[in-house]
Amino acid sequence: FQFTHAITRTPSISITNGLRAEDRGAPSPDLFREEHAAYVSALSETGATVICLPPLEDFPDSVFVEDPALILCGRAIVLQPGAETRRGEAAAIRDDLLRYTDGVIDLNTDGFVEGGDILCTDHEVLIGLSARTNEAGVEDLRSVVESLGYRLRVVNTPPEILHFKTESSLLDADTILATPLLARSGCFDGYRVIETPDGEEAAANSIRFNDTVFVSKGFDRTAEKLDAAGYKVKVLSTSQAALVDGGLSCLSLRY
Ligand code: CIR
Repeated sequence: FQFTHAITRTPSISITNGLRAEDRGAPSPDLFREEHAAYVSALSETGATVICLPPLEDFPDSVFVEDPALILCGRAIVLQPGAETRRGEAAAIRDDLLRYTDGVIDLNTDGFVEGGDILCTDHEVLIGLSARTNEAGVEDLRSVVESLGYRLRVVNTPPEILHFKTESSLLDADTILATPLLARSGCFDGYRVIETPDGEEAAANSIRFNDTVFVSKGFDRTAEKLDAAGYKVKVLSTSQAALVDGGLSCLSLRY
């Protein structure tokens, strides 16, 4: 959770066509850009260099840069998104990864893996099988992750959850914030888990970035619980990302 860099991407106007499980109205590109700019500033204020890539109109969901890649030990692994409309995002971000990281590794697979399903702790990588990440993809990722010195632990994401990290995030070396649903599935054995209060499940998609835990606006009880547990909490608006099933973690690649 200590990072020197983050890569983000300005939302495209086409974000109005972003994928969502339930249509609660299209996000406003202008308001999304405002919220995104505040997110970029907040990450920068922790002392990190935050790169903001230009929008990609051909890929409505490309603001969610976390999904087409994973950066481990400074190396970028180009993944294979499971959502058909998002597959091209991997090739589209590759040159930027070459430029801003210590090197690119292409995941060679017939399967699928999205970064939203990957939670990295200090010593292991937890990966949740989901509608976007399948066993073939995970097995092909295993050797890459192990070659970088990490253990890969495969867990199941309950079917009603989009991505593993939609409902979980790392708070420190051995603490995870998760929804009761995900916590009860047993995937965090060995970690201390802080559960989101009832009705605040979406707050589980938070990020610990350097000294701060960023939490989405509107989840006061989660923010208070984290504050009481000793974390420095900062609240950010993610109203427009939420309309297309996104949250704080999806908006950056942190390394
Ligand atoms: C999608 O369905 O792919 C986007 N609308 C949301 C992606 C959110 N990404 C994430 O949780 N890592």
